Amino acid sequence: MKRLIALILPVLLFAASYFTTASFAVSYEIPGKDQFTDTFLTFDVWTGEDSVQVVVDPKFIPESLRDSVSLAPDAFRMLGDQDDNILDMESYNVFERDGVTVIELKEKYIKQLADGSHLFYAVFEFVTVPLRLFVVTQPVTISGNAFVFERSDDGAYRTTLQLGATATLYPKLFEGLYLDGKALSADDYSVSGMGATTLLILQKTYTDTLDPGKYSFDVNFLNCKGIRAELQILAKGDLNGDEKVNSIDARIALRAAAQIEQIDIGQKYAADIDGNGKVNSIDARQILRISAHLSD
Ligand SMILES: [Ca+2]
Ligand SMILES: [Ca+2]
Repeated sequence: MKRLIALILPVLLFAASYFTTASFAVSYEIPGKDQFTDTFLTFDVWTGEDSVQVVVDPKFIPESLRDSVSLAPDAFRMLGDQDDNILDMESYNVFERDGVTVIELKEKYIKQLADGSHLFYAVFEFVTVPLRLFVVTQPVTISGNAFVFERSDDGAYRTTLQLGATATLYPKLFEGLYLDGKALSADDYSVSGMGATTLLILQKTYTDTLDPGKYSFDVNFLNCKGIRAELQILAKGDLNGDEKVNSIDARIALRAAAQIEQIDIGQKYAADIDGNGKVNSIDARQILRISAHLSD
């Protein structure tokens, strides 16, 4: 075993430097959602039974290198885990399907793994392919944790989901977004991200259909349920979000115009009554007019 490791380590080291310099990334898709990239190919999510497979897609390798680097089963050498253990042949299969190499981890092996993300390295003759396996047998429910959507310049609202030790919110494990128990349509939002950070974007075409007010969305991941993401859409003129337009809002607009007070993009949009892209005293005056019902 020692000799084998001695033989393998240079390969792994070579592969490690290869990957850091080349920084390969693969794109994958959740049906109906945005494409996003990861530096790992991902096995099917393991939820408690059966084997899982990963397709070792040659697209993983930059096009210029595809001719010289083979990912065919006969170029496969071994499978290692994140602790540099080499898996025994009883734990997995490697075979070809539709001209592409497939690696299958057996149920017997996965059963010993704890819930979470596990990394593997498939060593081929000239390249090492990093693989990721998610084991999800006991989803956790999060409560009292709310993320906040913030308006961007393009009018979409974004929030970045990231949790600490309780659960990792990998975009790959994203399951759905709900408002009042109803799933949003795939056209209404997008999911992207990298590693354990998930970026959720509510499209402008969707948020434009919502009336000003506060909304609380539920976000579910396969491994984590009950995450909340809050959205507040401000009415024109309502800068402090108390659902009234009055002199307090006009004062915030004036202070923002004088750069005494910082306001966010959502507030800027609410403050810019004449829509000229700037917040100034003219807007403040119009906010006062709205509050006095002199203008709509
Ligand atoms: Ca207000
Ligand atoms: Ca303005």
